[in-house]
Amino acid sequence: MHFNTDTTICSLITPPGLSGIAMIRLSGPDAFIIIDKHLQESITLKESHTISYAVFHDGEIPIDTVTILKYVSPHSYTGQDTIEIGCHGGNIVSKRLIESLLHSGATLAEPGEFTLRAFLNGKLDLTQAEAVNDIIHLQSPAALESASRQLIGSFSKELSSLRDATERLFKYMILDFDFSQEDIQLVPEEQLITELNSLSVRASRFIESYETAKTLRSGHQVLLLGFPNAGKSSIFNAMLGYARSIVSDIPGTTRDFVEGSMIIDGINFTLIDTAGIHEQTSDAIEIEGIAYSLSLIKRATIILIINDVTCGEYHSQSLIDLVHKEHPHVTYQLVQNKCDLISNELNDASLHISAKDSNGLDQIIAYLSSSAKSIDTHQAFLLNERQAKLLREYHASIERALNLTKQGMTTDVIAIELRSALDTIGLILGTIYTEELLNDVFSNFCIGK
Ligand SMILES: Nc1nc2c(ncn2[C@@H]2O[C@H](COP(=O)(O)OP(=O)(O)OP(=O)(O)O)[C@@H](O)[C@H]2O)c(=O)[nH]1
Ligand SMILES: [Mg+2]
Repeated sequence: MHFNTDTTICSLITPPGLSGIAMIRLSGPDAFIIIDKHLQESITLKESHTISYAVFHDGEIPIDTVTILKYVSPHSYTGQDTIEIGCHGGNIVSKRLIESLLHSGATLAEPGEFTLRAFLNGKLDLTQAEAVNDIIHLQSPAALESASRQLIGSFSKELSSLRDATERLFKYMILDFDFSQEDIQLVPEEQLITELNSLSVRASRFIESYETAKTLRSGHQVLLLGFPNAGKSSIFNAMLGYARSIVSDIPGTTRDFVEGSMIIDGINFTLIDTAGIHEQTSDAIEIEGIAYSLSLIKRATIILIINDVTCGEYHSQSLIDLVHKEHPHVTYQLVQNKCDLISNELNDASLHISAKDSNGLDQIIAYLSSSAKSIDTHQAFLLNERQAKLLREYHASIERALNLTKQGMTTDVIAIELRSALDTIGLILGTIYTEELLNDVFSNFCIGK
């Protein structure tokens, strides 16, 4: 990754391939000088945010008719002088234009380099830069709202407010220590405990929203769990609409887990068909499959417990107990399958279906949709792993400060913890950074962003 912003970089900013239009961005101190070498009329005197129609030349040779968008520093995405060229799509034109620009002094932008410059020039903080990448890579339409909130700076605003509150307390601790010889206590212990508690709660709320963020990013993980032969694979196939998993009347048919994706009401669901859970097997592969099914319980956001109703309505109670034990907070639903084989009406609150006849699948779909919507995504920030890890460190520092206060330690010791809490927020926002951190963040970006 280049941290030098003195060069003028360029790259294609739309996907390669056949399209009506392709866009090329040229950004850096020499952007206008370089583009002028390819136009018959100079762009230099044009105002910022104007668009011109021109013929792009390579020497004497006309290459394409283009539109030229001009942005004068600092009013551009990167904060530097920038030109965006709209040329015709396809693989040849844009390539030729870029080669010409490189020949005239531009260098090829690395992945994420435009956004890195925007960050280094103070146009975006680090959480906003990360949100740019999130928006591009979104898998789930439901996550767009959260990513956009982050991009326009709502997350940064909340974090900055947490930082300001921490900083105020930190400054009091330092002052308090300065006055300690004179026996003046600026912040009474009780008030300090209240304020630290409030910081701890605020950080916990952020950390909790990481779980929602994970679901928003990758969609819901729906685990189909049940005893062998309950009809998990049959339901799985019927939901996906094709025979993805093997179905047979031999118990223990599914030995590994099988995944398939579907979108319901704009939300991504990954269905996971698992090996039937039972204890009476000596087959090593089956035992491993069962152990894996159990480990998947912790990863699931929704669990469908599939019961073969011909074995009795309450046949799967021990599985429900197990799910409760392994994952007390997970959303789960009992599904009575093979209802085509019973004559009596069931009056319980479970879903009653027949995978064989595809009867009742609409109930499962409605259940999944309403469970997903019950998760409050409106307030959630699309936290990533890096941000969540730093927020956990922040929280740990505040908790240590709280314990030290309760132990009656002097304010200089408490201030050390508050200092490190402040540093973690600085690392999230990017007010403190290292080249390694920026490399980690921006190396995930695509070319042209
Ligand atoms: N009558 C009837 N049979 C069903 C229904 N669902 C599944 N079956 C049958 O039950 C047997 C087991 O179905 P699977 O879908 O393989 O069951 P499973 O839970 O995946 O089984 P394992 O992978 O062995 O754990 C097959 O013979 C299916 O045809 C249903 O709704 N009605
Ligand atoms: Mg199966």
